[in-house]
Amino acid sequence: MTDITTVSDGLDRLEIELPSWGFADTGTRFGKYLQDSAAITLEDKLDDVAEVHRVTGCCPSVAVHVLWDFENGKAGPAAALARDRGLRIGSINPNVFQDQCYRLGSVANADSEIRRRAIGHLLDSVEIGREVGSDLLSLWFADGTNYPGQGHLRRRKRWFEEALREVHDAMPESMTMLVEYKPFEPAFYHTDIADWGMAMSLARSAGPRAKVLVDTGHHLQGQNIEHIVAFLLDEGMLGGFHFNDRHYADDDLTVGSIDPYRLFRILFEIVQYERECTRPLPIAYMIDQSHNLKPKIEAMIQTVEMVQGMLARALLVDVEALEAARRDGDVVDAERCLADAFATDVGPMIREWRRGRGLPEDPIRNHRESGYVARAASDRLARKSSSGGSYA
Ligand code: PSV
Ligand code: MN
Repeated sequence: MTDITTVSDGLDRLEIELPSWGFADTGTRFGKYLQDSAAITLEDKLDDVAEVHRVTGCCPSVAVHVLWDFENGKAGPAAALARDRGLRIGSINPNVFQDQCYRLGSVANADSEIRRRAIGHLLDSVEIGREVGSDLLSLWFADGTNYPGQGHLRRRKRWFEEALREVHDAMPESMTMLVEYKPFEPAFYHTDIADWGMAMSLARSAGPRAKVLVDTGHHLQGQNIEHIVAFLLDEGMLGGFHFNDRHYADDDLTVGSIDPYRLFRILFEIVQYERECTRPLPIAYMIDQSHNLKPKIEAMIQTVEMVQGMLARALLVDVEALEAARRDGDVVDAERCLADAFATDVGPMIREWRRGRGLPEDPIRNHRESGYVARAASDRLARKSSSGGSYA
């Protein structure tokens, strides 16, 4: 029986899904910085996730991007490859943004043939989910317009509703659809699913198994993300997260690197809700960040440690004292309940938890000492040079 109030049970239950794309070479639109040990194939990415899971014990699943991970759309062997490494395939991320035909949109394209093609890819992704045993279909659309007048906004909304309904209808009972929102980029005038309210409305019209996905980098400056999280929780519409951090826009920096207090406040909203309804919620915690400068695997381990640390702190908030302060209208004490928990040194507690689970106390050090990166670099560099330097 899990006790939802204790740190060790909270850490036991926490699973963080890692993105396959977080282990490959990435960059900005100005260029890519290459790392010798960056993953090339799906097998490499799975090996890297397994290494993060080995030292943290909390990353058993991998998010896959259909066009980036499956050659010719063939996902068949992926489940077995993951299983061989003690992992499983997690969310399926269709890609209806990179092909040339999507220049003016995918499911909101004015051309019905292109809309059909995009829906076809989404339906194929549902099948991929069945094939690899995944119950999560995670949808992000780049659809939007760059100039006023370019698109008929209401018509595009209705095309979105139709498409998501059709895809939802095709999903097996066990599958959840996650609808992600983003205010801008790559579209710079309007984005068809620009915020959580639009995502929630579209998810509701799609069907009962569609929920909202909150990517922490997808908000305008100053937005109160924990308020959005609380609102979605209360509506029963919070499906999952893409965690990352940001300073200016969708910076994709590692989680908690800029504002760890925000991550703490988000996790506290969930902890508080779970306590009130006395059960853990099926929220998909995923990472969506790309590290151009940090070594990929170290960055992921650091990220996992950050989430674990903030969850532990959120679980330490004295909720009774907080409720008392709220009843008394004591603003200072209420805030101190959060600030004190946030300031707690949870290092010893987490190290003890790790010892109890046979995990290394210092995951980054253990990973560094394992020699994994040097081995990966020599194997992968050889393959990169034999393919003429092309980073497939
Ligand atoms: C878009 O910015 C996004 O957050 C979506 O989740 C994509 O699938 C992902 O990034 C690709 O990195
Ligand atoms: Mn995302």
